[in-house]
Amino acid sequence: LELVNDLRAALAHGDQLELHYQTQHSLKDGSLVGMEALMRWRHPRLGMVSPGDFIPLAERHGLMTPLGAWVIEQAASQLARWQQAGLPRVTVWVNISALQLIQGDLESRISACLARYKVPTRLLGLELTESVLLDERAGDVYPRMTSLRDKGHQIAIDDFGTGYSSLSYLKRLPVDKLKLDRAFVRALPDDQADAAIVGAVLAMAKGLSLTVVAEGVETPAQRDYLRKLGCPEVQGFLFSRPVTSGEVEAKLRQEA
Ligand code: G
Ligand code: G
Ligand code: MN
Ligand code: NA
Repeated sequence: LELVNDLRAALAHGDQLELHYQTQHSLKDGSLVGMEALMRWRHPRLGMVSPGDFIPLAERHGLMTPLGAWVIEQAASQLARWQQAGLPRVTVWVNISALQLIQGDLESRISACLARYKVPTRLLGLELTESVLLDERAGDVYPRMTSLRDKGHQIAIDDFGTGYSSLSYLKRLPVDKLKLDRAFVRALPDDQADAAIVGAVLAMAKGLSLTVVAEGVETPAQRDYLRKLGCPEVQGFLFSRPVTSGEVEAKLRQEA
């Protein structure tokens, strides 16, 4: 309970929360094509608290909507600064939780924020996990996603392949991209079953005109194998860990 109060205070002051960025690269030429924004909380006594720990806490105590709003505000203001600096325009992908999609008016909050910073909608990508799509509280996920995509957002399914969901939703849902979960990448290229699954996902995505980013790429062997299979994009420690806005900005300058 003390931790919830600390989180509330952190949200009110804003100074303990940071947004870090992990780059995404094309496998054609290695160029930087996007980045995922990941929340970090520097607790004054506990040190770094993982979003895996504080996001469930935020959800239980009604703090997910303000926390999600903070992320969107940060990402939009960062995009605006990079835009003003004349840096290459790459999509920043934010993670959207089930509660965020259901509660509040996510779409109008986002569009008001982007309009304030004069950032094109296309540059704020939204990552939704399969479990969000399956969350029974999110009965009206489909119209909300359609509306967000019609506005111009790109939408990705995060942790793809781990959510026990039926594949039939892919035909129905307005989605641009699959983020292949790192569980399938870890044992590449040696594991025959994982290689078969990754190959099948890539073929299916191609048939459905969806792009794919493979997550958790840590070794040159994994990268080379994914390239051989025709995977368009990769994200992982081999390319970059999640880093501060200053560090990722240096990478953007190298691309310019
Ligand atoms: O970066 P890290 O491995 O610590 O992230 C742990 C988990 O927290 C990941 O599943 C990631 O998607 C999630 N996460 C990180 N930032 C955000 C965020 O801003 N919003 C939501 N909903 N989840 C996030
Ligand atoms: O659930 P989601 O895909 O949003 O989680 C993103 C998290 O995955 C990031 O917080 C990051 O710390 C972690 N991650 C990113 N790249 C790698 C990687 O190459 N290896 C491992 N083990 N974790 C990674
Ligand atoms: Mn993600
Ligand atoms: Na993921």
